[in-house]
Amino acid sequence: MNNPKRYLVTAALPYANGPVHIGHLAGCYLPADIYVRYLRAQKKDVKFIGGSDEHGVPITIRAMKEGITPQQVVDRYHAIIKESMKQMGISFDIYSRTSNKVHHDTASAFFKKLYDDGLFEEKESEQYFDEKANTFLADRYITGTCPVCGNPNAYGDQCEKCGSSLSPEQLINPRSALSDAVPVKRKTKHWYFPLQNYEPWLKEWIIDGHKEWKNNVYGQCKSWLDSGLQSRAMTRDSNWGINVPLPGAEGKVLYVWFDAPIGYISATKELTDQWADYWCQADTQLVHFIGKDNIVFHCIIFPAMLKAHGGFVLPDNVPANEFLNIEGDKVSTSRNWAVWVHEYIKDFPGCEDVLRYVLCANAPETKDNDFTWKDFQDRNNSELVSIFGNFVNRSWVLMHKLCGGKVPKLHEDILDEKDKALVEAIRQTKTKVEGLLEEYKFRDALFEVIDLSRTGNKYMQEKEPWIVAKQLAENPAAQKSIDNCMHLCLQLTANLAILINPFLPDTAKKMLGMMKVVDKILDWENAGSVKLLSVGYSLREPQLLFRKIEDAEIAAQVEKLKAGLIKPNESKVEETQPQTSIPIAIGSKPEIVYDDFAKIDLKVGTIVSAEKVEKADKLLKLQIELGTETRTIVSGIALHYQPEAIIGKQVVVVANLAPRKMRGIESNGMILMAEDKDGKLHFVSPENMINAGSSVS
Ligand code: B3M
Ligand code: ZN
Repeated sequence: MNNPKRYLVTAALPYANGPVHIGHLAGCYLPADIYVRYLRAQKKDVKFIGGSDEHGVPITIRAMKEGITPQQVVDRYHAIIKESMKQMGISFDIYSRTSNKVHHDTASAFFKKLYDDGLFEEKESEQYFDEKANTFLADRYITGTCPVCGNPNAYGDQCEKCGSSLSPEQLINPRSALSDAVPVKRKTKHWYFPLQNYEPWLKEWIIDGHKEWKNNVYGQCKSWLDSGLQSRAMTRDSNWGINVPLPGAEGKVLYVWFDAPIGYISATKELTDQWADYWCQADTQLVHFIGKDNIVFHCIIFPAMLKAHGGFVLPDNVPANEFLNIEGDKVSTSRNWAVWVHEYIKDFPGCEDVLRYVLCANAPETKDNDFTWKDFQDRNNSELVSIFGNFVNRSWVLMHKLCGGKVPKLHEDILDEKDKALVEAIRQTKTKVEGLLEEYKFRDALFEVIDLSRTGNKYMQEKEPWIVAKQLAENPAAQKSIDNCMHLCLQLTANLAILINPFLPDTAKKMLGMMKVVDKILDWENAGSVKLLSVGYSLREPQLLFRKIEDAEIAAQVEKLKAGLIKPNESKVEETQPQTSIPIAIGSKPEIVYDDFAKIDLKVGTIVSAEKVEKADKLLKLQIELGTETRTIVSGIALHYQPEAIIGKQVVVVANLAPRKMRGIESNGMILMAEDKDGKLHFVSPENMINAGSSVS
């Protein structure tokens, strides 16, 4: 949107069924906070809305497991989450919760309005019921044998072994994931929202109107819309949630994904009497920060609800991130494979900015990324300490040594090319960072800031003011060149404080302290200027911005992670899975229809020769026999297999992949490999040798 009058920024409401882990931070809280801090530094009118999602099966399951009430669950975790967010500097204007009265009233009224307008379909159907736990079972809370591959632990919505998308009725020997009881069928009535009625409008709004959305978001929306929308139940049988505000609806509550996004509205109401300006005025820019598993809810279902209700603004953008894996493996709260934020804060006191840095520098903006403790250490030690911190520290130490602790003069008459280039780099970095932040490219924006400090180090290294100082006795005029170098380094430091502030607010604060200046200097409009610190102004002693992180600390974290791991069969239900009847494809990719799959020509091939590709450690050049022809395929498996060891091996080949040049060699297709949790690649091969060229389907 051009020149919005105000901004409304939301970050997904985490389920209050457990603490938050670093994947949550990287997924949405950190990028949202960076964006908001940037807008505030620009003096924009912005409200940053957050809160806990306290309804749904994730909460009731946790309560059942811990033998406490759902209210006790949400009270406990809401407090922990809120504190973690605060410690990490996630600067919400309000961090609310959906068990609040304001929210119950707002969500009820929203539902009632759609009902009164005749927008729901009322339908009775038979659903599985757990008589022991006395509850209907939403798809993921029912397990059984997969009718396709025989996996005995398939879920009611999907078999994780063969990837088939299932409905609870298809499971053989279904059992409740809660109590292990054999479920029975019971009739139940629910209110369905006919999403298909909004399909033409959604297509126009997203497919034609929001081509600028991130590829991962746009692609997921398009695939949902292409495969056709259906009515979705917006109510559930449960005693935990917001009661369905209709007569005869006892024991029924609003579906958690109906009420939770309305939580953004309720929290804004709680925050300000002017809430309607933010939600109902067309010149508001609404931005939802979320993780990729929430895309359909924020881009399709909630907008359709808002549209149906009328009178609300729609999101201008939904910059969803992909997932952050930990040490090569998917985060799993049920297996305790996670780095918990509250534990990090305890283990690394005063290092909140370091985590912010690493999570942003390695943000899963376009694809899933991996967090490793080694990378955390490397980025801290070789980027924050050795580049950014080092530049600021050197500038301060030298300024005290060579300029008496004061900002020296700038002698315009002797400015040389290097000085001018530095001034230009400062100016350009501001523009670049601005452009990137406005496109939600936080990782690249942060890189530019660090790069500017790298430029500062290089400049100082070339100018060598400490060497020039040694010549002062013979050549007193050289002081002018020292002054210029130090003057510009100090102005650069002030710029770095402004530019780093949205990303690393504690660091920016420390820098303000060293400069003895007030917060005002951090206003974004000051960036790019080299007149921020006045000549003659005396500055404080340097303060170390970052400390080195030792090997032992990292080893302890890796050990802790592994020690806490719970074996897969000790836990059945991934607790953070939303209670949903929508078949979200498990894993990273949206659901496809058979026709999408049928476009891929898969064939069995036999490797007849293999050799290393020069100057490319990872690549092997393969000749693959496909029955009617022999193909050249370049494959990234050289770190896993010796060329001579794979001759004769049968593989599955994507035969109709467009040719691609790799290191000057045309590759005609691709071979399928499976990657295990240690990152090792394995061939996907037929059980027994078969004719090369056989098709795979
Ligand atoms: N609580 C899902 C999640 O925590 C859900 C988000 C609600 S946003 C309105 O991933
Ligand atoms: Zn299966």
